[in-house]
Amino acid sequence: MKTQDFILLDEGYGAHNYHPLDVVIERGEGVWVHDVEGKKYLDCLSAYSAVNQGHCHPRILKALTEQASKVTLTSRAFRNDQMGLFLKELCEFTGYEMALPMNTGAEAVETAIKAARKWGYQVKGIASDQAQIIVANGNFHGRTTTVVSFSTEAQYKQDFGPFTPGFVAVEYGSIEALKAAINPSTAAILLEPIQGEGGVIIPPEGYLKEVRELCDQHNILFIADEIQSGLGRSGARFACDHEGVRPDMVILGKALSGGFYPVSAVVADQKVLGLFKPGDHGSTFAGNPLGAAVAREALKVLQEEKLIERSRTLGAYLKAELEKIDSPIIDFVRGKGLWIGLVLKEPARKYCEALRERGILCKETHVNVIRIAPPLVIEQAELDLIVSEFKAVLTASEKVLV
Ligand code: IF1
Repeated sequence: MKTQDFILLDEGYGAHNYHPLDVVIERGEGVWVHDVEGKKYLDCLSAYSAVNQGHCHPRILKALTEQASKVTLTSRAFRNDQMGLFLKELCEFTGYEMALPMNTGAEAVETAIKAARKWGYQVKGIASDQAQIIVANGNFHGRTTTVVSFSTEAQYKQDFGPFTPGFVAVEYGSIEALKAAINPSTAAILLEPIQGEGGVIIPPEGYLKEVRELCDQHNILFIADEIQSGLGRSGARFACDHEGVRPDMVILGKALSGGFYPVSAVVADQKVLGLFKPGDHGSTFAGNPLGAAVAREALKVLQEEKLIERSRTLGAYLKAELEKIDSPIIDFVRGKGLWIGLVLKEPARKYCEALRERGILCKETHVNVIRIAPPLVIEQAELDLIVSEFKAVLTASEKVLV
């Protein structure tokens, strides 16, 4: 079967809830993926930062296959020999006392929302069903109906109501806006420390530190959604680490499993996660031994291959090289670590399609921003290839573009 045959299958049988580039990937290894016609591409999206360790990392593959041949799912009605080891290693890596494992990022966000509300009622003393959580304009925290209830992106909400109450959205990066929204019913502030879907939007220097101070002053939980910004993507263990800020809860997913299996988690101290009692919360697959074994190895690879340091140093190199491109189409370059938002002065889709023709896979967001987020195992020579292809496409005359 050829590319077009697979596209017809996707379009014929699948709901059209995405508009993907027309590349049909058959195999992936490290930063490279290969389509069904044998053409290879450098992956600059990393499955939205779920394959920070690179496609099909051999160590994580080995952990997956070995565990899969033993036991994959016990349910939480019984115990297994992988979850506890995973949670211990996760708490040691993150510096928190407890963890609650889930599967997808959105489920972990929902878990954090439930934990914050429970803490608000049982510890802070907020009146029943009155807890409020402050979020940011331009946020992306997942696709469940509660989570899209506080999205500020019209399309993510359209015709999905009625919505879950108890959320207030304020300007991202503005401490004054946060102060104005705080009231005695505020249980938590939920933020991405760097907004991913918004197009790698970095808040003003010191903002996260001020959020931390505000939460301390008003007895409010600071919840950081590091599902995309965490695990080395921004050039630090977590994006909050750039300001030395320790949230009360950190939400993780995506690269927590190196892209092999959905594994997410909330980490926090006893004062928050200790409030959950048996039966309060859960999920069929949460904490399963297969996901736990995979996540254990994914965390080891992240640390032992020094992927966080690579992201920091190679990301600075990539940003500097992109900034040297003299193109009338580029507005500016922003980013941290191997996480770049290339802001164009016009819609970016046709440039992503031209780059695909040249063997570079990237995806536009918010019309005119191209995200560049390759796996953290990338080599400098491969970064040079990215830069040269972007330069070729963004300085070519109109006629060259597809
Ligand atoms: C899609 C982007 C979108 C996330 C943060 C929670 C979640 C995500 C910060 C939910 C997921 C994914 C979802 C996927 C495309 C991608 C994405 F931000 F990465 F670019 F949509 F905006 N918090 N982001 O980034 O995690 O439930 O997906 O495991 O929905 O199209 P999930």
